[in-house]
Amino acid sequence: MSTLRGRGTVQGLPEWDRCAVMGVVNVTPDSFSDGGRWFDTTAAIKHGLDLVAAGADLVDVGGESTRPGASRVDEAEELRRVIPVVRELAQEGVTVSVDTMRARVAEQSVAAGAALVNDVSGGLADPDMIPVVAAAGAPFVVMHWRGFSESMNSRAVYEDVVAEVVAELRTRMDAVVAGGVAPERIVVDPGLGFAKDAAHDLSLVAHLDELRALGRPLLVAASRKRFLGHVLAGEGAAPPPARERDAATAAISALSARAGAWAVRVHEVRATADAVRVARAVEGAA
Ligand code: PMM
Repeated sequence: MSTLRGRGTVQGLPEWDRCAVMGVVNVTPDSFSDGGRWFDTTAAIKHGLDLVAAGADLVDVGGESTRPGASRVDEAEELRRVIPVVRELAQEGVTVSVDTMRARVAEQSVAAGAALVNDVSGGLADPDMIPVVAAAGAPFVVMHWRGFSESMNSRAVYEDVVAEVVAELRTRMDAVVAGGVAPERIVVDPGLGFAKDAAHDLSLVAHLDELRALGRPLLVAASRKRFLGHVLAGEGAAPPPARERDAATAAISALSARAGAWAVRVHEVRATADAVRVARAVEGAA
């Protein structure tokens, strides 16, 4: 696959002239960063529209928490949470992404108007996911993943985190393409916080250029994650709560945009919308 020039485009999605902003709507009672706040369907739809008004280019709707240690929801419950929100936001003209590891949820979300399937397992959790995405012709986020939330902290073992994440993502991309998904529709994501400790996350952010060498647009999802809590608190101190990590998140958004990320996934959109515009202006002046 060829090396990426610019930030790249994803077949089937709009093009933006800067790093895109993906706003997060977690329709869950237990997400680590905003758990419970948008659990009700009406509140979730309103939140999605508010994110667009604040500058989100896409809205990522998820019904299953992936925080470390979280247990899984059943499929019927995930569908109940996600589908009405996806349908309504898509009807309002929003570019909707669905954050799911389940093929049935992806399939029904695309039928309800979702434009992008964001699977944190990169197609590993559900054997039907890749065939479903291929048949739907949907763009697909392939994230670096080593296992479900219950066990992922014990899998955070690397000799060279950047090289191993790149190699494992390349293997997943090959599998996804072999399964019939067009390479032009793939987005890659280092999966910050998934089977990674704070030092691993920082190394990946420092080496986004090596991830971009995979030749596909890059999504960076650092929003409110533990490594930012560690950075802000310093050695040995208690990290600030997730909702006090938005300024730090915006700093990562600016750095990611400047490093050529295609999109950043964030809970608080306004500061990141500014950050990506500043990064574009700096790029234009370079
Ligand atoms: N992180 C979370 C959820 N979905 N999707 C992608 N592509 N990349 C990520 O790193 C990612 C994700 C973590 O959960 P949150 O929504 O509570 O932040």
